Amino acid sequence: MKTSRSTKLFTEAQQLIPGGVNSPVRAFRSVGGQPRFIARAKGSRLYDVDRNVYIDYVLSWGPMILGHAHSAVIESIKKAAGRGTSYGAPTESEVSLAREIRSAFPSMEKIRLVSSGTEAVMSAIRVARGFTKRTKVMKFEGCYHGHGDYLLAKAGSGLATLGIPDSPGVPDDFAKHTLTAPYNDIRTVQQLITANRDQLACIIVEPIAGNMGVVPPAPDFVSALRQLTAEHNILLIFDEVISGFRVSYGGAQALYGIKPDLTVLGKIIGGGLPVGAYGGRREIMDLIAPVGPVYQAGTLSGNPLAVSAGLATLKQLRAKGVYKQLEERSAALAKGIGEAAKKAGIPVTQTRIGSMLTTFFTPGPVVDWNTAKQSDTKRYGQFFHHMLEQGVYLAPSQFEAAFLSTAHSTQDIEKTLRAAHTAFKKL
Ligand code: KE4
Repeated sequence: MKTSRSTKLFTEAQQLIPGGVNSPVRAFRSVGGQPRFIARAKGSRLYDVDRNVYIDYVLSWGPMILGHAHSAVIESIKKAAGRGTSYGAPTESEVSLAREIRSAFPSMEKIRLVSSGTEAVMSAIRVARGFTKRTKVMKFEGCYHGHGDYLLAKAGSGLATLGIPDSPGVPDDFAKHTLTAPYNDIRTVQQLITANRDQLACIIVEPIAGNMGVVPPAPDFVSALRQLTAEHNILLIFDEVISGFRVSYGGAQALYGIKPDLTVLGKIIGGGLPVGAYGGRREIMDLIAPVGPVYQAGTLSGNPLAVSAGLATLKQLRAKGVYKQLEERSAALAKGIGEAAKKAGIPVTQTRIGSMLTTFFTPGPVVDWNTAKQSDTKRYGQFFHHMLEQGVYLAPSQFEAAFLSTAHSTQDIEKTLRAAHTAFKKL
């Protein structure tokens, strides 16, 4: 496969941009090799600057659930752009998007639009602390909630010890307020709540973990979290930046019938343009300025182009049979990959909820970060490149989700499975 233009661009990019990329995972560091510079995309396909074509299972890390350059989305952006790109004043489309989100996520009684998932998470945690007048936050190992200081923290040595920074630049003072528990481990959650009685403002969780690869919640994990947080007046925050409108039109909370106090959204609601959102119980959200004293603001929050792309995307997702098709094609892909691995004698553990899925290169089971990180990342890297060479673009990291879109055809799935058979045999 010819990659000279990507190589040339990457060499120059690294002189100008840290790692040559504007987000670390794009640099292929965990799979080796050099990233492909993309020229354009359409439907399920990416086209790189060397004219190579790929079936895309990254889909911009989730947003492109309709596939790339969907005509209705592009049309909505073009129309919005012709009316100006940003006003710094309220618009009807922001009201429409907030209304549509609330109808899909009834727990989000009031919603604030921002420009990224990170910004939405930071704001949700701030209002949770403002509402409860408590400082500590609990998260789960392997879950990612953006790059806000408080969330770049990891468990200290012992269970009860305070969080420690997970990145230089994060002060100990910030990290110490963040407690961490293993995903799916409700006993540790209980112990941490007891050890930090009346000090926890919130527990933030990906109700379906997507950032260690896809790790589904254990039966009753989410409902137990809801019960424990309610009992101890701790706010439960669902980070549905990935799962929102992905696993169902109402996200994981609709799938599991659980009502969090706050929800964070992103990705799909912007249709590929920068949008994040947080929202929840009215009495919590009315603490947000200008109604209440908890400050949060943003020059481009609710940007007309991004909101139009989001509205156009959600409209398409309301069409009959969309999630059924995503489910069927994702199930077929997962089944075929499992069969190909088995035939080649490669031990893998597959996880999937709807159209977000992962093939872990480990016999498994995979239930949390400790078990996910047993995966053979070297072998995943080899598999990734064997697939890339055959025109299939998987996530350049074992610890990310693969996604399908409504544009992925049965022919795409068949081509992908043929490539998987070849790739597994080469391992
Ligand atoms: P952004 O700030 O990247 O828009 O959203 C942060 C975020 C928050 N919550 C969850 C559950 C997320 O998955 C993310 C971002 N996801 C990563 C990949 N899984 C984005 C890819 C990247 O960082 O380049």
